[in-house]
Amino acid sequence: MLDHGQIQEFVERGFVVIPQAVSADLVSRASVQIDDLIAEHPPGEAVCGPHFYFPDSTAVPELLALMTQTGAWSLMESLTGEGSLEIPAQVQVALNIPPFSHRPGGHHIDGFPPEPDGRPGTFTMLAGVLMSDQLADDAGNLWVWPGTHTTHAEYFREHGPDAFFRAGGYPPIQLPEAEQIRGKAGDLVLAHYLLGHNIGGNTAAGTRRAAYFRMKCSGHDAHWREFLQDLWFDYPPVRTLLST
Ligand SMILES: O=C(O)CCC(=O)C(=O)O
Ligand SMILES: [Fe+2]
Repeated sequence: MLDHGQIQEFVERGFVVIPQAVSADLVSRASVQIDDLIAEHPPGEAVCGPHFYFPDSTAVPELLALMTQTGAWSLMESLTGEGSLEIPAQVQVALNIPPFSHRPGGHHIDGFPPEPDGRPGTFTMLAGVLMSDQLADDAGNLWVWPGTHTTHAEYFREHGPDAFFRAGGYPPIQLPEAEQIRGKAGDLVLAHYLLGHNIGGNTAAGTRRAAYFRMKCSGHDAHWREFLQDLWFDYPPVRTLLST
């Protein structure tokens, strides 16, 4: 379970970092699976910056175990309700290879271009496990714009959920100062789908590694329009908290 302060942080800022949610043993087993993905399809010598793999989760059981064999699942379901989440079909292994002296000009939300059936690729919550230490800024860290989950929902209420297609992943909202997520291998980042975020630069010595899971509550797809306008649609425990 997330504690009250952690839930409050997620509600207000749109994300929370849970230190050491994954044991060193599970991190090291999943890291071997990342090593294998890299060995099968190595990034070219000249590749710097983001480099992603999107294996089916059934093909990478040690990576899926980061969600299913740890406290992560019940931490997430303390926000969405017990028994609410589906096993994600895919995992994203996100490398950020130095030197990459990039500073994002702004944010994005995921899900554009739409899926083959025309539905935007919305989901309930991004779960990220840091697979390498990112103790300082500009080490390939994920950038986030705190509070923009709320601003995005306001935007979609004002312009309608189909404005998603025109925005192309970049709804034109006012942005606060960005923050870079810092932490150690084994830390868990939970972020609301509507939180603006982006890929950062990496001027540190080593490649940044993270494993991302795009978590959905069952029934999410049919309700994407409501969800874009009502940010706690998939989060009954948060609705209860906010109504008391
Ligand atoms: O690499 C990262 O940390 C972020 C990646 C991302 O935002 C994405 O692939 O949508
Ligand atoms: Fe993203």
